[in-house]
Amino acid sequence: MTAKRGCGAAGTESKGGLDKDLRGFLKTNSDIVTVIAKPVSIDDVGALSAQSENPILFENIKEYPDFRMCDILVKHRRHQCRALGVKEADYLATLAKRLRMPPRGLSTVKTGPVKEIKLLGDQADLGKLPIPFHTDIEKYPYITAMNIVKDPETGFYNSSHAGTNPVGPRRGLASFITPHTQIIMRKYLAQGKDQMPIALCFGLHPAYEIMANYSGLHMDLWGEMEMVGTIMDMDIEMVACETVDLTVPAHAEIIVEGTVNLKDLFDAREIIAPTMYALPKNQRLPELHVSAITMRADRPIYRNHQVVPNTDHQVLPRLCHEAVLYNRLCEMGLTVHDVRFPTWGAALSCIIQIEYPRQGFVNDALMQCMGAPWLNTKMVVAVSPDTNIDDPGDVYFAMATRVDPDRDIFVVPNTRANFGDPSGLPLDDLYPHRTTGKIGIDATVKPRHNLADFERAWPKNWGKVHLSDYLD
Ligand SMILES: [Mn+2]
Repeated sequence: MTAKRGCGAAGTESKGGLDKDLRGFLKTNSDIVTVIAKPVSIDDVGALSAQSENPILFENIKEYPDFRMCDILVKHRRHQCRALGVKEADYLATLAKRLRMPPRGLSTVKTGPVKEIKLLGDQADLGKLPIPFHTDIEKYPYITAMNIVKDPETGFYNSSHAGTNPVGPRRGLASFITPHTQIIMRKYLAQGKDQMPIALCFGLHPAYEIMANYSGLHMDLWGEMEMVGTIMDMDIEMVACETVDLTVPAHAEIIVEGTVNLKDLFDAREIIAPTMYALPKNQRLPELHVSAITMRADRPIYRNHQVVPNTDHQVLPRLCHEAVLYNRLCEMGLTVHDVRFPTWGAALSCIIQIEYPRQGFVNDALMQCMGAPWLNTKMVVAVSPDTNIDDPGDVYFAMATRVDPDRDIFVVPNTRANFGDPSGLPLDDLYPHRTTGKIGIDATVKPRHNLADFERAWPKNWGKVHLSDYLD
């Protein structure tokens, strides 16, 4: 259970400056990093990463001795807060407040660690990078790096984590399903251009990744990259690309430079959605041509985001969503303890943990979330502060014991469905669009009940004696 606090007033102070880069972050936070020194095959990193609840660093990839690999940096709150350098209880309020602050912008530097090795032209072969397969059903490996594109009208740097399948040494098919990237591609086309510069950025401090996944009204004021320094409370150093008109984070581990062909689309097999299903199928995707790879000299750390099951993939794209919803709920005057798209919620469901002010508030709060701009709030559950939001069993318990289905559940029919939700009704001729209903569930303790009825019984000395102390 998180500590009670007022909305928008939680601490925004970082304890000293954050690290500039991923390797600094991993060193500073070595107490939570699982380091695997034994040799691991590239084919096993996904299955091994997905078994880890903590950040994991593979020091010895058999097939790629010149690289290291890491994953699972932000699966849990207790790790997400490290990205902002604040206490777990202050993390969400801090991110929510910083997202309401003006963009800090970017500073350009002449060079940086990511320029230590430069591979240009034919040397820039994606096959040199430890790009893993993510599932047993995909035909190609999958790049999950942060990518940067520049809005040709405003010059702002939009970023996302749209994935790319490498289909040749210097060619990839990119799943640009993010609406902003689509808008920016159309702007280049409207200017008569048939190529768009792009940079794939591997191995960044996790705050970059949290910000890169922002979606909301911002394109006329800033790009995600201009806000990274705002949420980190420090300046962000960018360095010019070798072959395209872009700057990239100077402290990244690896950068792939290239251009996107805006004229043609190509058949691609399914991508694994955050819902963990192979949806949408039969996509038509643009192609990416690689023109350069730059990286660090000292065993660069390839940041992977294993897509299934229950990994960063379900959580990372929704961390800014949580902060945006937190702000909305606070605007209602609610005391909000947490907003969570849990890793076990298939990226379709959201839990809000609030104090119950009076009748009527909870349904409005549920509707705020169910009506979110994104397609991730099909099921929203409101719980009280005594429900452990980190424990699926405890949330289920609240739904089982604090919900009168006759009064505490409502369904909204015929809303937009997530592309990755197989239960959604496909729209004829509008693939991959679907419709679905949405459900709001009030699993809070309510004043209409006898509060004493909700006091649970526990074993004598529960929480004081530990089984582990009695094992050999
Ligand atoms: Mn954007």
